[in-house]
Amino acid sequence: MALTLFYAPGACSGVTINAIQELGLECDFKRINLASGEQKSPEYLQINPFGKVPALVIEGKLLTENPAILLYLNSLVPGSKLLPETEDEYQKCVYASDLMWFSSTVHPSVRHVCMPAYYTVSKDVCDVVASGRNMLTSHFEKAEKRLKASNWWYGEQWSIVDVYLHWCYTRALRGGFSLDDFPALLAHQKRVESKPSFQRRLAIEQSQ
Ligand SMILES: N[C@@H](CCC(=O)N[C@@H](CS)C(=O)NCC(=O)O)C(=O)O
Repeated sequence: MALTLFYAPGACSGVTINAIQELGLECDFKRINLASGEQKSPEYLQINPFGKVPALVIEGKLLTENPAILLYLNSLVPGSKLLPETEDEYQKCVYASDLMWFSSTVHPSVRHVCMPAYYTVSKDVCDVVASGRNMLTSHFEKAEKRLKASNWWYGEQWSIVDVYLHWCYTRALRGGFSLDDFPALLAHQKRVESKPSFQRRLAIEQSQ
């Protein structure tokens, strides 16, 4: 099956690359330059009218939104390597819910801190950053509590949800958000980064 992933280094598409690496899938990786606005170029909008990364093209068909892409990728490999295996429909929906929480709640809060201008027409972005920090504190407190009780989001088993969480807090760190009050997250960061699939993802993001 021909897969093409449109990604940008440092963007949430890193979670998608990590998933592809964990699953061992063949994929053509195409880099998009967000800083120059390539995601809004007529050429890219032809491929993905939403003008964002990640975008996965499967045999010519477009799939967007990270949770949907991750669940789709997981379905390609028997034995659901990205999430703890289950036949239980409720548990499958819990996985979807967790992925959506990161993409539609935590990620926008990260953007408030790192890209506040997206959220105001005013030149003064201080309020947006402050509100982003408050939201992130509340989200990360929930994650911290969970990771104090176990190594990974789902107990003793790594999952792609850990990689999504890792992307959110490391992106926030790069945007100046301190993780000093979140020691369990900092310990989790080391565990996530020690996985070979994470290292292969970094190599892809840093290549070209
Ligand atoms: N809801 C989307 C969010 C994707 C998203 O915001 N991607 C960012 C990179 S982390 C992007 O493409 N930003 C470019 C832009 O908004 O112009 C998803 O979960 O896939």
